[in-house]
Amino acid sequence: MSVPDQLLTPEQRHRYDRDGFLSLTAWIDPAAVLAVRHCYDRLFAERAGREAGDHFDLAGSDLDGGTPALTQILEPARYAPELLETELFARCAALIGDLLGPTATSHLGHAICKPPGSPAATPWHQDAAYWDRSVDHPDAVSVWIPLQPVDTDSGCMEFVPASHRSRRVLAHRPIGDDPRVHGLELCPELLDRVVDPVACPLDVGGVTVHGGYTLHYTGPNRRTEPRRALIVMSGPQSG
Ligand SMILES: O=C(O)CCC(=O)C(=O)O
Repeated sequence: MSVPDQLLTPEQRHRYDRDGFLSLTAWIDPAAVLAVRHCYDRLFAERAGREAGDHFDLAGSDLDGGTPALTQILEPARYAPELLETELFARCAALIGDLLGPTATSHLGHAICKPPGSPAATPWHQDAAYWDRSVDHPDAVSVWIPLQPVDTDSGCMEFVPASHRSRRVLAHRPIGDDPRVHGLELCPELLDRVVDPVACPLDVGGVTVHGGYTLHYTGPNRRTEPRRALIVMSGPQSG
């Protein structure tokens, strides 16, 4: 499988630097995206990573027996290494290399599933709020790949343009201010930073790209199909 070294046009690169995100339509062969869906669904059905602490409800208290609203599997390739051999991963890793330079590394950071009818938003946040502040973090890039069409009714990505520019981590707290919850949200008094958000609906084959300081959000899934997404991130695998 071969992917070109330069994937973004100068204009797309300029927009990424200016806005802190990109929405790329028809960017991966839809067949290459649909090819990973069976594996993705199997991981969620098997609750892969549950015992290792890699599988949890990002938006709830995550008690066994409860109904998860926003299930996440960290490092899904630990449980399905074949995901790293896919065209989808190769193309996303090449995109990260294009943005960060040829020495950049990539990993399949997480898989997030919003079940049908899930009321849970992924609240406004910066990925940098999750980083260990004692370590120096170079620029980070995430490529978000939906495994079915997405729009605002199913929880597509939404971004605040130019919110990355200060390169500051804003104050966050656990979602709902519940210390049992893994996920983070921007503190309510900072929600005035959410100015002119841009929703990015996509068909299969589209992806969004964002940086670690860019404010982003996804809404509830009001549809009858799960909202599946895989996220390829720059940097080494965690843990
Ligand atoms: O898929 C989602 O709901 C949120 C994804 C996200 O926040 C991210 O990839 O940084």
